[in-house]
Amino acid sequence: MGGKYLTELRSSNDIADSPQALRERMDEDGYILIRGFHDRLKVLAARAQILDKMNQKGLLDSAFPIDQAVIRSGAKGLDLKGTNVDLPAYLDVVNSPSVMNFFDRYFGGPSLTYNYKWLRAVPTNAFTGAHYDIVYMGRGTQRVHTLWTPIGDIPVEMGTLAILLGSQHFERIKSTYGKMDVDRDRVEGHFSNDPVELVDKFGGQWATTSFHAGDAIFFGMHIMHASTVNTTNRYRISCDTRYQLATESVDERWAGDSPKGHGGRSEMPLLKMEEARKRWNVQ
Ligand SMILES: O=C(O)CCC(=O)C(=O)O
Repeated sequence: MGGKYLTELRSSNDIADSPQALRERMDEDGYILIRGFHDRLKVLAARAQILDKMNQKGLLDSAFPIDQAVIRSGAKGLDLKGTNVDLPAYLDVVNSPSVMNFFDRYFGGPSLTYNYKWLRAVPTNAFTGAHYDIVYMGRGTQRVHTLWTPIGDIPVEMGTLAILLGSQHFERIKSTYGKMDVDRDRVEGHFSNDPVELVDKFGGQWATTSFHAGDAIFFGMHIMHASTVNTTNRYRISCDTRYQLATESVDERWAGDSPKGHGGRSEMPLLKMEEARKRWNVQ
């Protein structure tokens, strides 16, 4: 932190009440971090409900309080992606009137959120590789925003969202990788699993921060982001949820009461990113 590769994210709390200033900040920085964006107590209630479910599945080490989310020896991560209708306290956070009102004002009209949510319980040594979200959700409007919400306090060493500053201007990557649809084109979604490689070859600087329950960060479809590695013995619980103007077209994979998700993808063999990058000449 503070070196060539990694710096601190900046908070936009000072302009959080001005949609115009937030939109300008988004154009400039490519992301908006707001501390205390959600009601902290609601986030903690969501955490308790999620951990209760994980405990029932035997994922937690019973020698520790449930709230610490200590991983039982040998337990893996849990796939919690979907509509999460069994976790109402969690939906109360990400679908809350305050979040929807915020995005109504930000987008300048009634907004919607995908019913499909990406809730994650990330185990030790796991992380998310660098990618643009457009390759996963590019079939409707491109004015979709991802909101990343830590469900609990998450220090950097537990796996925080990291943004590659400046990557919204990587035109060669946007016009090749950024035109992909992982289901239609059967190409790996992560552009790189090596954050240092990206800075050395394409420029920019990674930025992250330690998050507290209640904080959130949102960003558009064309900014490279990833997570830091969870180096702890506790699950990193967080979610990413999507928002856009209700009047604009929606990627059908993620909307509606029973979104089909990645189902219905092409039968082609999966193209490795290394090979795809050779073909695009973005090595
Ligand atoms: O939480 C993570 O590990 C990755 C999150 C992400 O890729 C996203 O918010 O789009």
